[in-house]
Amino acid sequence: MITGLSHVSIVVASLDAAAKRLKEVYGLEVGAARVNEQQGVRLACVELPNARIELMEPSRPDSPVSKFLEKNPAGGIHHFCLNVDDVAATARVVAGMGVRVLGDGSPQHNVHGERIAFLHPKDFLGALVELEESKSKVESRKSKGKP
Ligand code: CMX
Repeated sequence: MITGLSHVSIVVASLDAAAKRLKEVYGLEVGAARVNEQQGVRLACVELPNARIELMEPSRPDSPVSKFLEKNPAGGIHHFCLNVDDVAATARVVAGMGVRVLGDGSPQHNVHGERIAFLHPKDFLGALVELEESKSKVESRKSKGKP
């Protein structure tokens, strides 16, 4: 089940330059940069009250986002991410309806260790979608007695 919007992710040529611009022009604070080795990205986020803006740059030459930068040298929106209560279950349900879940089937994790999956853009109106199982959101919902 989809429970909310987690973030919009923008691939940039330089994380540091992008963070400086967001701060100077928009007054947005970009958090500390971290590397997700599995995903091949160095990323940092702006935390907004209802969602995040994620900035990513390649962390290695063969990063999947290097391909994106080759096609879009100025950077751009790479994907948006929906929170779900259970990544594996959601992926299974949509796959059963013909949606292509990307990757080799092995579990993927974001930089916070939360389970994620990507859906083929052509199966979501042309946009690359990440599903993210937010541990804190799931726990908070359960603590309120919600299913
Ligand atoms: N926007 C639109 N289409 C895209 C796309 C994008 N950003 N990225 C890939 N595609 C398209 C490809 O062109 C391809 O289309 P066709 O099948 O029509 O040729 C299709 O999606 C599948 O792409 P692929 O590269 O063949 O598939 P892979 O399984 O090898 O990889 C993907 C797909 C998207 C997971 C990978 O390219 C990628 O971008 N990985 C990085 C994921 C990421 O952003 N991780 C961030 C984690 C952040 C954190 O730690 O918090």
